[in-house]
Amino acid sequence: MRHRDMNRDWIATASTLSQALPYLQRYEGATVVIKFGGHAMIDDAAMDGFARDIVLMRQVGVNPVVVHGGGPMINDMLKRLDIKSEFVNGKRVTDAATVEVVEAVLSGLVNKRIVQAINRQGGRAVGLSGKDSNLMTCDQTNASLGFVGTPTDIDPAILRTLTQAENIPVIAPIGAGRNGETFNVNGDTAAGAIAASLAADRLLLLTDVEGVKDKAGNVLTEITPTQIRELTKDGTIAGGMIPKTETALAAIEGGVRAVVILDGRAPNACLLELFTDHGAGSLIRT
Ligand code: X2W
Repeated sequence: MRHRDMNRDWIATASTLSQALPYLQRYEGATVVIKFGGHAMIDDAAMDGFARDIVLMRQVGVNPVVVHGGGPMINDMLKRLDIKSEFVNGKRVTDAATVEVVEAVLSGLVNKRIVQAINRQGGRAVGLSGKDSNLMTCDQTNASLGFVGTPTDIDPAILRTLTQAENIPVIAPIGAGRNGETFNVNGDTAAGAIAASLAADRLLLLTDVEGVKDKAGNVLTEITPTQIRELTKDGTIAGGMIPKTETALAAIEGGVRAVVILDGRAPNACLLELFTDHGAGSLIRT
């Protein structure tokens, strides 16, 4: 239905679209890898909002590639199955029984939920894991963590095939071992490795914090790898932020142009970052 009463909201909508033009032009044809963490999937509304942003990106000529997590969903299923689980330095100790649950939850439940949400918004998402088309081969990270993998070989050919056909790849962070093992990979690590293999223009790490903060607790809107190293050394960057900033530094070293750590719970976080002057979260680049 058309609303002819030109109140301010509609004028603002048109103005926002107009202001987005230089950004739409800049990102046309760009590859943007988005890590969608389990903590950012707080409810169906958050899932649908994320899906809509991804479909809009695709609609304006961006090549979005989604890599997801799902730690809280794995925890729920392990609890239902009465399997105990612990984390060491942010990685889940993964025995043979646990890795079966991790693969079932990530490649099955979580992956298909995201695929369906994107497709319901009019996109064409294809779900896959690191096992498909040799996308992500891993070595064991450390014997004490069991079936936790570190990506050593990424073959992004399938991602290019899918994006060229305007499909949206949605990737579960499960890796294939050289001896037939299944490896559980931290979602951030997988997203960083995949973004590097694509020499992505942007890696967006959607989390449940506003970004990287300085000593006074203010979000740093732009920060260099050197500043990150300094803030890590003096303890300002600590705890759960460390794996994120480590992923960001590795991704930039691997050829990603810039990484943004942003709050995935905020409405339209991806659009705010890519298509407005305001941006969102902390932009990391050299
Ligand atoms: C993670 C994989 C899922 C993940 C896990 O088992 O929880 C390892 O810890 P979020 O939602 O992004 O935290 N893997 C090795 O990374 O999920």
